[in-house]
Amino acid sequence: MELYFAPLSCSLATRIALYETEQPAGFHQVTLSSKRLTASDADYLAINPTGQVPALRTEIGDILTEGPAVLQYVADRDPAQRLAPPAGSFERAKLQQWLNYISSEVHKAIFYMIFNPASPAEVKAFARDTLLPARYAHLSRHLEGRDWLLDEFSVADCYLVTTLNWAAPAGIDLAAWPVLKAYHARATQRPAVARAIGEELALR
Ligand SMILES: N[C@@H](CCC(=O)N[C@@H](CS)C(=O)NCC(=O)O)C(=O)O
Repeated sequence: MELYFAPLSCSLATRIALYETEQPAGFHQVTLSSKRLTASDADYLAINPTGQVPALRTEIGDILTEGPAVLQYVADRDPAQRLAPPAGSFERAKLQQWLNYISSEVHKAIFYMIFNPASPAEVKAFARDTLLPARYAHLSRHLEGRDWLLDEFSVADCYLVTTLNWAAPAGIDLAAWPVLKAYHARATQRPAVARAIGEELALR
């Protein structure tokens, strides 16, 4: 498998999943500028027409995009590592519930707006000060007294820890959300998570 990524963006979640499952993979850095080139000067729009990361090239050369789909694909390549419950089970639907919540309610509704240079100041403030507290409260209520979003660490945690990394650069102090702060500390202590973050920090 080959992952197209941008350092510390949402594609980090897939790198974490690859490291957690110890699956061999190649990595291609994408520049998220107007040109959208890979590090080897390939036209990324020819690989993923949306221009967004992540994209995953499978072992047989197919391209898969959209983080939640990519994460489940990686987890399903090595089910023994249990990063996703079996397809068709209720637990799998719960995994999809959390992947969708993180994608739609946290990643895109909040952080995409805060980090988008074209987003007006009022939109950034609305995302940070009005939308975020209700979503962090929901996550905090669920994570109170539990280690991970499901009973075991899963690809939903790969995604959540990735978005929590963005809090500080977005001017959000996780100290106001002690359950999430403790969760973030717990997740970043996992060797695969620490390795993935460390490697991508060095690429910034
Ligand atoms: N719907 C896509 C969104 C991915 C996304 O927003 N990726 C960001 C990085 S975190 C990106 O590529 N931003 C550049 C852009 O939107 O042009 C997914 O879930 O994978």
